[in-house]
Amino acid sequence: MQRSSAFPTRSGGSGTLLAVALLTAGLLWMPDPHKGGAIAQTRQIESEAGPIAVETIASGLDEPWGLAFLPDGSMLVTEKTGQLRRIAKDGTVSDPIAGVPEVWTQGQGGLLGVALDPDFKDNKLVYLAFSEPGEGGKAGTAVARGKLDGDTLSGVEVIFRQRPKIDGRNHFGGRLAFAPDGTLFVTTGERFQFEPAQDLTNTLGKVVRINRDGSIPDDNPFVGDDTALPEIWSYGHRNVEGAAINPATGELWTQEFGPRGGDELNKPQAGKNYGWPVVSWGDHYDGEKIPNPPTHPEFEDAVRHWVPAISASGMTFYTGDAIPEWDGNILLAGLASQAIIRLSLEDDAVTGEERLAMGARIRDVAQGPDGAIYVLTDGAGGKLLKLTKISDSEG
Ligand SMILES: [Ca+2]
Repeated sequence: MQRSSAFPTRSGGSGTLLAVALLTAGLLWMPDPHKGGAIAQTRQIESEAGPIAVETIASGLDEPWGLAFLPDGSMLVTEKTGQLRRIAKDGTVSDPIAGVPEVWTQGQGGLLGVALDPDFKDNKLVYLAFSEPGEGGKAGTAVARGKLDGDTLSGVEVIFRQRPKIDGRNHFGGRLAFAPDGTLFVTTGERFQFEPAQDLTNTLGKVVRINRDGSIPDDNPFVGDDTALPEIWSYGHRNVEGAAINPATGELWTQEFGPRGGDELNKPQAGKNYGWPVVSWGDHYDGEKIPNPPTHPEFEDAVRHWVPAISASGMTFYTGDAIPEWDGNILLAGLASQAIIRLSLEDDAVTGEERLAMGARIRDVAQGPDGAIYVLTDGAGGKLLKLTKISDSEG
């Protein structure tokens, strides 16, 4: 293969063997075209579409959580510990962007999802989901927006607050997805409190739908119902850390952490109940059994579920041309599974699944304007990785 020129120490057959050995071990280093001759670490993974190059664009991120592309191809990345940073196309990581609200950073709480306004080119508005501190150490999921002016967010206002704020370090949800009509879906979690997910007088364990200024869309399912909060879109959710709009249909899809086993892919519809904690494909961590969804047909079942859990966070629908075989597929960012989970679809049904072993917990996945796939690895020392198919002419 042509890339064997990267190995100065061998020629002929032994060089090819060395290249194959290093590729197999995932240790190949290739020149990085973005860095003017500098060397970036690139390795190769195998997939049903052929070999995929995985390039490290940036590293040393502090618990990166969410990723959004700016029109110029640079990226906004949230760090759960409270910083919003811009990563240039060449991998340069900025200092923290000023103006980010105070964030409650314990357990699963912190600075979470990030999204650009659908009219960002004109209004420069950036939306951040985060855990907002309350009185007495309580916290709740919130959404703020502000205008990105250089490396400062200005005019920052909170447009959604989960209610009520409560104690506890877990299940904040925190993904944002703009629908084609310009409304904003916000995913939450039930803060590890179980039953509140069934109670329509709070926004724990709900998917919420708001207008861009935080007002309530007139056509939300519970508008005019005195027994329910009008911002609720769907309920009976546990901890929804993945959300994306299917570009083929304009509908919201979400990814939800189940208990022990039972992670779910859902297609939340207006006013529908997704069953938690009454039903689940998993069991409680103490071993207590939970009835399976088919025992309660009044609830909406998941499109797909996983036992054992894949433990996925971010998700996207892929429509790029860097890996054309994956057009229209769902990509899930797998934490415990340390994989990108790829799902092929036909008429909203999952027709196939492939797990791309990444060797690291994956927190978010997004498609770049170049059509490539970008993922964030989880935890301290997090990385931004770029995936592209290695074409036949290269391989
Ligand atoms: Ca469910």
